[in-house]
Amino acid sequence: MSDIEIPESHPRYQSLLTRHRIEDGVEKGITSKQGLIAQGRGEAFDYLLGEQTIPSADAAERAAAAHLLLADHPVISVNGNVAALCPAEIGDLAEAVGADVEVNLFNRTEERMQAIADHLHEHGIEQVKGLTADGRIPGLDHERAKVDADGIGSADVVVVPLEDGDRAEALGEMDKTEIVVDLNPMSRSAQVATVPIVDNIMRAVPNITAHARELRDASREELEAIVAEFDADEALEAAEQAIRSGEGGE
Ligand code: PTJ
Repeated sequence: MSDIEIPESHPRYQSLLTRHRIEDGVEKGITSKQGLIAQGRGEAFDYLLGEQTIPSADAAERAAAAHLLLADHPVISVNGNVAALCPAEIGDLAEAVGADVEVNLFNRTEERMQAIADHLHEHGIEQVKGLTADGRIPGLDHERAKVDADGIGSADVVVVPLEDGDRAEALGEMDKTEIVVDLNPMSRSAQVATVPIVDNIMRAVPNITAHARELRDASREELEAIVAEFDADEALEAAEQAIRSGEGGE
């Protein structure tokens, strides 16, 4: 992996590491070429946020952890960008909250589905859903609608990082609690989310896991209070303000 070529002392180490992971992902047939464009778009927002987890994003990550711990059947959806960027971290989160991991692609091909499932296995995720594709998200065209009936199809809480707006909307209409990770607070995905997390996936996933570990012994009432306290509109507003100020602060 090309990670080791970047000196950790470089001021933009994290950003360069992310680019290398996406490049590797494309070379391995995991990430789509469109994934490179999506990454560029995300980077622009991250730059304006100061490449840091702003307080409203941290609160969203805590609320996400509480939702996942309260869920009957949580599922983490993984696409070509997420698989390339943070496969081991997705495994850690799945373990911390007892979630299933499902590969779910915007540009679905059987080759890429298999390559991503293999990549996740190599990073310690034993059970990977998404290949059965015996369920459907209503309101979407054939390929984009495919899910596993015993995965996203029957989940009550879904984590959908870097999701396309149409699918985020359609999942929301299925009455699922949707946790979206997206650096653009104005994207349709972030706007329709129950919990929009405006943060880089590389920081967001480990931070949700850290919150989940800390909340492991919390009572149902405590978790429900964290969920109730979180206000999605306020979080989006705070992120937009941080971006507009260009100072990465609130
Ligand atoms: O692997 P596939 O086929 O499922 O395709 C995945 C992509 C990402 C190509 C597809 O879902 C897509 O085209 O997404 P969009 O519509 O470009 O949306 C991606 C969103 O994720 C944008 O709003 C970006 O700002 C945001 N984003 C990009 N990189 C990151 C990010 N958000 C958080 N962390 C990132 N590293």
